[in-house]
Amino acid sequence: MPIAPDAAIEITGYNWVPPFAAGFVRDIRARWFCEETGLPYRERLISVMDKPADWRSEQPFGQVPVLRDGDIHLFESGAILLHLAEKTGKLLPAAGQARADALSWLFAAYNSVEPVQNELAAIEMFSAGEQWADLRRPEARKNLDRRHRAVAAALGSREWLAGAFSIADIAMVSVLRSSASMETLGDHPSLAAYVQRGSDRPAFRQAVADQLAGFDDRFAPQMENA
Ligand SMILES: N[C@@H](CCC(=O)N[C@@H](CS)C(=O)NCC(=O)O)C(=O)O
Repeated sequence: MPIAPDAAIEITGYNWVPPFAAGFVRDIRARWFCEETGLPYRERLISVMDKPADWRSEQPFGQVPVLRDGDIHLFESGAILLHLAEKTGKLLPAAGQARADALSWLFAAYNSVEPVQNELAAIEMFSAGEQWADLRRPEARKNLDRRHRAVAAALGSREWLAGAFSIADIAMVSVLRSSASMETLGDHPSLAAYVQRGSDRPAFRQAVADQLAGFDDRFAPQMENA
């Protein structure tokens, strides 16, 4: 069971998030790695509404996840995945083209897919009904579809992006889950199946369950006059 209160590795997440974000907070990516590899970690759960006063000294953008590994401290979930893979020698091929492929797809998830997806998410989730959002939506959908098509073409009929299951798949499946939840994978059944394959892994399910178990409604913002 990777969650262990005395583990050397500490992953910071939240103690509550709004329902739309539950199961999607990016500490899932680090938890998923630990579950896949049996690497023990302890949780540090902070408030999303009321972060520690010096939080930006740990995460310059005031976000999660943050990872502590003994004396080492990292932010950015992609850097965290890379650190954990290098530390354990797992989920990242050691050398050669296989390693290059996994690194390329790791960065592609963060750099070439997630930002394009985030634009549509901003439209659909945070600005729905606003005029600028209605005007921008078709182009944002088209841009994301192009990225999906490219990933689907590269994946072809393979199970995972870079040979064996790797940190590239943790990153890409985590990103594409949000595409799936926005119902934008309809034209790409192979990508929908890829997301399903990743989401069916016991380690992923455990990571989600553990994130959800950490949420406590007592930490939700209190509504005035409630
Ligand atoms: N690029 C960062 C993004 C981190 C991020 O967006 N964190 C979100 C949760 S998934 C967050 O903390 N949002 C709350 C906030 O910005 O205050 C990473 O991959 O670690």
